[in-house]
Amino acid sequence: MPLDIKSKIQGVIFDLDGVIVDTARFHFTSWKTIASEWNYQLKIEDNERLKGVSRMDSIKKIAEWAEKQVSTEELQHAANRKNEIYLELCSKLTPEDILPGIFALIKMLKASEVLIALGSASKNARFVLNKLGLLTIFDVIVDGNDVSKSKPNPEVFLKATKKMNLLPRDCVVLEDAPAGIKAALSANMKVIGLGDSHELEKADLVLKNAKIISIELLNRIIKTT
Ligand code: B16
Ligand code: MG
Repeated sequence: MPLDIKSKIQGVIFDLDGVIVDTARFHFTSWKTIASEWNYQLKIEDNERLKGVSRMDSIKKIAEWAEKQVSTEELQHAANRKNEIYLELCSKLTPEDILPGIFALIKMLKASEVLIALGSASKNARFVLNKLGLLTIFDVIVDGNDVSKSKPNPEVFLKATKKMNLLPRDCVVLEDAPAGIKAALSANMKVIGLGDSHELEKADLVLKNAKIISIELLNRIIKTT
């Protein structure tokens, strides 16, 4: 592969749910409650398709799967109730829930003066980061409150690079969801998928977790064209 020897990692953008903390199980439990009220048994595969997708887009999908005709007000109401259940579950999170390798990676990036950003679809990102003791560690936070288009649209990652004053090509995204990988690639960024290699096959590299991510690995990834 052609190499640009000058490139060096400048910034890393972390997705939240599924990368920093496993909140997918909380999303699943709370969406399941709403779906069952519409006589739809939400399956684990359905939940996979909701990863990285905004709350309103998720509720619309569930209504579609349940073949339920609902007004915008009802959708909003159901989304609000889902969020109450979700926040109750998240309120129990502690720093021990940070996923393997993430805290060490953050510390290593900080020590190497690589900027770190959060790029999440969640409107609860600050609440969750606070529970994990990570609220003040990021140089930049872009979450569901800052964007108008949800992943797979690249807006969240482009905003994060802009806020860091960096170019997309000098940053790497860490993502756990196909929608997020698509978003990173359309932002012209390199992306490491964390999770299942089959599901995340479009990523530049797929790893089980963040434990083996090093500055050298990140530099190698941004140098590939
Ligand atoms: P909220 P991420 C995403 O977060 C989740 O993966 C997705 O399941 C959720 O619906 C979305 O945030 C919105 O979350 O309801 O908390 O605003 O993976 O982009 O960090
Ligand atoms: Mg995610």
